[in-house]
Amino acid sequence: MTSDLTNNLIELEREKVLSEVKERLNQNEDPMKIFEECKQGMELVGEKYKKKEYFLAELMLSGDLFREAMELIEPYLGEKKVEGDIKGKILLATIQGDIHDLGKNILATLLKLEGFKVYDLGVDVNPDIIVEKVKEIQPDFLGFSSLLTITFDPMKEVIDKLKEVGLRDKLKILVGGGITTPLVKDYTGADFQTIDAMEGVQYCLEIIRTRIVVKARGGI
Ligand code: B12
Repeated sequence: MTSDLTNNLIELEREKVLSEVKERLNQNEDPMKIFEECKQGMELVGEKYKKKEYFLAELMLSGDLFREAMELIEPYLGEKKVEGDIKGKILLATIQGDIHDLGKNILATLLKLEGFKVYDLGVDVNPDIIVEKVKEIQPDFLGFSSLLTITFDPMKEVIDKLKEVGLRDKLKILVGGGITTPLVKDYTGADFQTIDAMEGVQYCLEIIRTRIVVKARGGI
């Protein structure tokens, strides 16, 4: 069953969505629960688009509405960690051909809250630029946000190029976004796949923790 918030988002009832989000935040409800209901609304908007009940205009309106709701929710997610507390560096991008960025932006926020330094290259990013940025920044993680099937090949291209220049094993690569599956991870050669930003953050934290333990035991 879908909540009123989810239904109002599907129906693009801007005022109702924003006032319910504000009200529930004021009542100290878990912001992640409110976020999940909004996200479910977006998935169902996508279903309607697929069935041709909705068109591009509705996709755009839902995207704007979701962004507005997230702007209200974000300040409630927690305190940003201070610079000195950086756990690791992560480079994020939505690759060439794809301009979806709502999920990527949420992931970026959650990572910052956990103390990661986030380098967000934005959307529609050329594969060669990503390879160059990996060389320059030397991140611990590279995260691709993918919402279109046409992104699978360019993501694989980046990973193949990283192998060619000997950088592939120096970082962990994550793929995420509504249309990704474990098969996408295997096809592209990434290390981890999810459709849940929190799971991605947990994965990064786990890798950093393991590294700390290995170092403490005298490993690399
Ligand atoms: C909103 C939306 C748009 C908006 C995007 C606005 C924006 N600024 O992002 C606009 C209107 C621009 C748009 C355009 C198009 N869209 Co669109 N869109 C959607 C919709 C409805 C919601 C996507 C969304 O933001 N969801 C909410 C976020 C929060 O979810 P999320 O991205 O999955 O992110 C979560 C997780 O996956 C995870 N995550 C995301 N990225 C990452 C990365 C990492 C590393 C990790 C760890 C986690 C992670 O974190 C988030 C929180 O948990 C989807 C439907 C759907 N089911 O996804 C279609 C959908 C993605 N769009 C689709 C299509 C076809 C298009 C267009 C081609 C339509 C057209 N004819 O022009 C264009 C493409 C434009 C382009 N070149 O990119 C299709 C894609 C089909 C496919 N298989 O390729 C979908 C699936 C709709 C459908 N069912 O057909 N779209």
